[in-house]
Amino acid sequence: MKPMKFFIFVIAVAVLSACDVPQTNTNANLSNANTASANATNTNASPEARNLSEVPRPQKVAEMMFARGEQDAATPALKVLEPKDGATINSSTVKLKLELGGDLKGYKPMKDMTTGMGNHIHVILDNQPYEAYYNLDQEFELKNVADGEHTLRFFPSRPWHESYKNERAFQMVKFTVKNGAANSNQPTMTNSGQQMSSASANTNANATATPEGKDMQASTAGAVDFKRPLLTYSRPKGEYKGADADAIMIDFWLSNAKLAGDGGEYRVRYSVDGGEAKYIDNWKSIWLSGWTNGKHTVKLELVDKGGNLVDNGGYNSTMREITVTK
Ligand SMILES: [Cu+2]
Repeated sequence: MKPMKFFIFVIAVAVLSACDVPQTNTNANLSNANTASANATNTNASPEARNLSEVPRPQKVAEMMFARGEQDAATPALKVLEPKDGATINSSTVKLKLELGGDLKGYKPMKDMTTGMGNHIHVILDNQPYEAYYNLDQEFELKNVADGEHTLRFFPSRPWHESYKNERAFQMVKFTVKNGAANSNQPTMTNSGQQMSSASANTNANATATPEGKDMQASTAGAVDFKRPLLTYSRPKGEYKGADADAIMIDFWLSNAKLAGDGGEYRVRYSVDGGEAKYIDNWKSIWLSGWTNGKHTVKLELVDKGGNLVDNGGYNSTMREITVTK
């Protein structure tokens, strides 16, 4: 019977390798075909936009997700204790206080000191790039906030910055700073030294001199209405280096709006470097690969089915600059 067993073993190995080899080839052919057709159809796009393609969640992220276990299916609920919605603050220093509840399944914001990563809350002042809030037991203050009306938006995020998109994860408050005597030549900072906004005296001409390509308009709330459809830009942001630049995630939060593919009437439009507009019709993060070294702009907009911008205080069309270093 020994030779028989050996024979079965050989067959098994042959079958396994047979499955393996053609699959790899097929994938390679498919991705070549995709690239080829993308290049053929997008002839008007910028070189960058033409080379970008949507890819699945990177293996490294998929592994991190798996390693988290049930935590990834948490439904964290945020509560803003301070500032209270509608508060008037007679100081340019604004203290933030958040409470995290909901079905957390082990989800806890905390920075791992060895990897520099961890669950965190995205904090957005007006429509500026977010800053990360890692430890809710530690104070988080905004310093040098200009007089006037402002918004703050908050939502929990995973270590790789993909946001939780369940109900009650997102919170937004409006507050007013009065007689705060902020220095208008200086940006708003956090108590840990992160820049939250441009200096309000900056003009668009200075835009590239500041980190992360912030819009560089004076940071104020505008006429944003919490009850109307609202797109909150989250990612990409800042610098992407090495393997982290292979696939870059677009992530956003949607309030009071359902995308067409989710049974609603809105679409999210994005374009890179001013190139061809593309659409996202399901509310989830997407990953784009094919980036070249250097600075790139990413524009994200909420539009209706006819492609018209759905304005909400200027927040539904946001452009950021990112830097790619491979
Ligand atoms: Cu993040």
